[in-house]
Amino acid sequence: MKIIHTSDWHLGQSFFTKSRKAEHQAFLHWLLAQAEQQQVDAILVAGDVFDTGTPPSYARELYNEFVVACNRLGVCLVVLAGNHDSVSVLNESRQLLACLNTYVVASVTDEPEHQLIALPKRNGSTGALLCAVPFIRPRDVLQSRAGDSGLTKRRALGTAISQHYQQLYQLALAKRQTLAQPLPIVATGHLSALGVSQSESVRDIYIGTLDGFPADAFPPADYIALGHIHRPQIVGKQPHIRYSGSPIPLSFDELGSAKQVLLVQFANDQLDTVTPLEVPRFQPMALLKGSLKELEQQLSSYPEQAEQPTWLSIEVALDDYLSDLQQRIQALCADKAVEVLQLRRARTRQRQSLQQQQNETLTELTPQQVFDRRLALENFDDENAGARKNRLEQLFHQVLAEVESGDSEESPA
Ligand SMILES: [Mn+2]
Repeated sequence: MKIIHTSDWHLGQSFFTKSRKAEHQAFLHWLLAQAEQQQVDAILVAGDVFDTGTPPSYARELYNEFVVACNRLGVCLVVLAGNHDSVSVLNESRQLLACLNTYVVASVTDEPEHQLIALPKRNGSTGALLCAVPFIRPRDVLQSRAGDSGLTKRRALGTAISQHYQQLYQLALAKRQTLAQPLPIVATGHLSALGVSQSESVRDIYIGTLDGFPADAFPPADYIALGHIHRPQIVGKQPHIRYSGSPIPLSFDELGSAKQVLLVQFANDQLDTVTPLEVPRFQPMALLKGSLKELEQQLSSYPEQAEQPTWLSIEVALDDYLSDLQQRIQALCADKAVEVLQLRRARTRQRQSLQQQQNETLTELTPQQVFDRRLALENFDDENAGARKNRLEQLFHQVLAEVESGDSEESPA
């Protein structure tokens, strides 16, 4: 039995001003070629198929095309919902897709047997048992009790999720006994397991409810295919519990690690090998950091012409405020095959400058000085920023004048 484990496609993502359609299309094309080449039996998508609950039509089209193509190849497809997916959007085509060898599990239901799937091999025989667990919302498994503390709620949710896994695992064991075949048991999930490293584009789904799910609370399945974290990784040093990560970089801070899907191979009822298949980078992207001088040097290595311009995030280290930063960067990029999608000041600098000012007291500063320093921490580097900054300054000036002249409505009589 051969499975490809992938997750966090985020079809329909709009990235700054850019669409990811071409990249997603290229990725799905590549994935189908891998499935065919490796003679894969099933593909598991462990959540966040779509970027939003209301994906654009082109994203739904990509999804539909992929379902049809998998069915043509004889590959069984299992789609689990993530925290970004709308349960009702995924459910609306569930029955239709079931006719195309595709299982959609959008939410936890009262009938756990619906989440136990006998995964077929290409020849039609059962190759594995799948405990198909999508993103679990607290209300799916918990009855909230007024007055419970945050900690009590977090613990209750962790326990409820663990019980859900155990219940499904027991069902899988019973099914395996009935079938009397040596089948591996696979589980899925879309959550933060403890001790994983995140990236900027991951929405923290368990704020206030669960910090992280302990790896030892999963049942002893042969493989656990996880989604939600965009960097591929092994959980808790257990090579059978994995995040495949997202196939395309969804934020500039994801450029540090290669993107992959996982080819998971079983020999009878045992996990045999897990092989990462590296996803090609379909869109050149880069994160540049440094002073203006350093940036100039880095940018000089980019060609004037390229088939695809490189998407850039530029982080400028600056000691003081430069009002013409946008223009300076524009000038540096003018003859290069690059597009600046994000321009920002280094955050550490901002923190440092705040720290330097900590020795000052408010009484030493005029209101105008306080306002100017606060304004200097803002990014005014995008298109309409100049106008926005002017307006803020004007409004502040107006308010200040009113307060100082004493004709503000709240001034004491
Ligand atoms: Mn995601």
